[in-house]
Amino acid sequence: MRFDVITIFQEMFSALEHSIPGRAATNNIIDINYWNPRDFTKDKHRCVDDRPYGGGPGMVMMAQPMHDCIHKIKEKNSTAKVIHLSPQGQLLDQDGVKYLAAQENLILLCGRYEGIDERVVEQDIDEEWSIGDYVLSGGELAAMVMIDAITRLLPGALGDAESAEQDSFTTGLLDHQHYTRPEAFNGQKVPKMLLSGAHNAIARWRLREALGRTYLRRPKLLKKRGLSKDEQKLLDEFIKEERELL
Ligand code: 58G
Repeated sequence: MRFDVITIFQEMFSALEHSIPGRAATNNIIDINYWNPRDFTKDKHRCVDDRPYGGGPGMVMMAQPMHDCIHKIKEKNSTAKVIHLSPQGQLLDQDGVKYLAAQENLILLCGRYEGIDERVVEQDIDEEWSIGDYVLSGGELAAMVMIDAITRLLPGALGDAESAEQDSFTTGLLDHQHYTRPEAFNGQKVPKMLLSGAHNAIARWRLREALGRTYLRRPKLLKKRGLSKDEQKLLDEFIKEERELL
């Protein structure tokens, strides 16, 4: 999969070298190319921002350098989807990540300052996405989050042990708890079930914990997903035990 990232802060993306996208790039699973809108300016100071019409604080990213940059990228790959990372975008969830991972080529536009000129959004942007309901000082961190979440779904990017199939959200549930050595830590023991070696019983215990945690922490996720008869039974068990602890 090819990413074309439009940013005035390419250096920030060196953080990706330390995670899955870094390894995936080494293995040619993804290819990230960077474009600086400053290289598409026409004035001697290479200005990419200007004051907002109507007044107010901050600066706005100018339409022309962004527009020319996007069109330069599209010359080579006219089918690429142009994505703007913005708090106004559609909220990214695991279903959204799956949808984006099915694309061959994404152009990720990272804004700075107060945002980009709306005419670029209207003329050149195919989709706007948000990684959550908060404001960042630039689209770069949002683009990195998106690249990371997409890359780990691509064939060959994860080891077998870390199969994306088992992820919470892919199952529609929050993850169950995890433990490693030692068996006792600060007086707390690992749940006995996990030491039993009974694989089926362990799988059911984990499913029950995942259902229980999702019920307690993110009930709307459970509503969206629905439960099988058997899962409902496991959840009832969890709730009953929870009550008995009170
Ligand atoms: C308001 C504020 C509108 C993505 C800033 C546009 C980008 C959050 C997200 C902006 C972002 C997110 C300028 C800086 C976009 C521009 C960028 N903040 N939640 N900030 O995905």
